[in-house]
Amino acid sequence: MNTSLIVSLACAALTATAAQAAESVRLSLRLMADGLVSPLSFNALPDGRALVADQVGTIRLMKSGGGLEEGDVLNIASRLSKVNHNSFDERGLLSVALHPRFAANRRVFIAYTAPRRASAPAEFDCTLRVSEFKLPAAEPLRIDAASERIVFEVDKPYFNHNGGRIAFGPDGQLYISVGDGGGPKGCDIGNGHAPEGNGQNLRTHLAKILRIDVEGTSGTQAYRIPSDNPYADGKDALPEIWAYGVRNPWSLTFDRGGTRELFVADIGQMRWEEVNIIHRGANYGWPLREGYEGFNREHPEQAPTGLPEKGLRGEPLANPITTYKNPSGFRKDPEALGISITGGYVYRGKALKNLEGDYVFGDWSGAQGTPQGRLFIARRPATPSTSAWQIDTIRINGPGKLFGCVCAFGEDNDGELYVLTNGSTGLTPGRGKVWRLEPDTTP
Ligand SMILES: [Ca+2]
Repeated sequence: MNTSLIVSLACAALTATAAQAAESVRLSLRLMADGLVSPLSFNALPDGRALVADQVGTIRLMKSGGGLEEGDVLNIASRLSKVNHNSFDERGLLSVALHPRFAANRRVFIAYTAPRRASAPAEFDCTLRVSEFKLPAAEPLRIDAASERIVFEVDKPYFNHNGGRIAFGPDGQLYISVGDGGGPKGCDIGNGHAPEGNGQNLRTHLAKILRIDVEGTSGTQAYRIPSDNPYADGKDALPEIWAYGVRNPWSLTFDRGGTRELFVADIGQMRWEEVNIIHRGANYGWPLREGYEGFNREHPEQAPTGLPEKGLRGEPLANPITTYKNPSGFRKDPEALGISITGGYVYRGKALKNLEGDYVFGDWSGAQGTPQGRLFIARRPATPSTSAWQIDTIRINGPGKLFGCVCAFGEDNDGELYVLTNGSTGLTPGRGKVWRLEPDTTP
């Protein structure tokens, strides 16, 4: 690995007006690990090393100074659903969360797509699963695959729109993002989709942010329902639901500072990519809305004619905190920044001082079929309740030239951020890398 490889990047405001000229930031990326396929998750261990989960079913161990240790910490490739190797897929090992008291109890939670379970409809594709494993402290670190305990499952009608991001909140509860079920037409339409869309149907776990309690279980109970979940009694909705109306929530991260808010990036259909701060019980609009707009389910590329204000139960629809345009719906629009948002983290580290409190994220590939991901910063506004977060574009050696698809982000124990990339739009061996965001050191 070439640890001296530093890619300079400069940040420039793309959409700023003269009145709101953005601060210019120069950053660099340091290559920390390579030889992966499609790294989707980065979890810092207490000793500074990090678990790096690869979509194809492996977890590797990154040394604190960079480079991967030999061997797999875990290999569950044989427990995954079908995954298309050497081509595009959204299935596989999707994310990892360490228990809040991991240092003491060594509990690790992993989300992945498993083969369709027996109780799932025959035409469904796979089952999204969250399982618990144990990571013994003995070296070399190896997760005991036999320690798997299945915690939660939801059946998926199609291979895509899995969500499958998991994280523990500051409240100790486990949060799970689940996509709308996917399908060839998108638009929350097809087999396994409710007529009103899974996003607006509270009897499915699809298209939701879920919250479960993994403590104090007994017997065959896999998890408990937190008593303060909005539908904890299960009468009007599934009790695991924390928030709803999301399409393909591809990130779920808590701000380690501030008021510990939950940020979820939601991949749009054809017009808008969005970032949300998730509130208890809120309806984020899908498929009634996309971004701040309404949504035309028959012609998703077209500007909708109406803007629904309320959900089916008369509840208000929650706005995202910021959006950007997708060129599929805004052809040749210079403000169309990308096609598929990859959520990141609120920056609370020390190395990049002028990013404090801002949300760092990216776009998977920038344009269809090209591994040209992009990085962005959403600037926290002075009055977040009334104004959108302004998006600045981070440029790396010129527009459009980057290091591959931006698959995911990671955060270490100091709050420094990592970018996980794939040099291919498919699952091509050897193209996956881990980079650290650093201050720019070039003159
Ligand atoms: Ca939304």
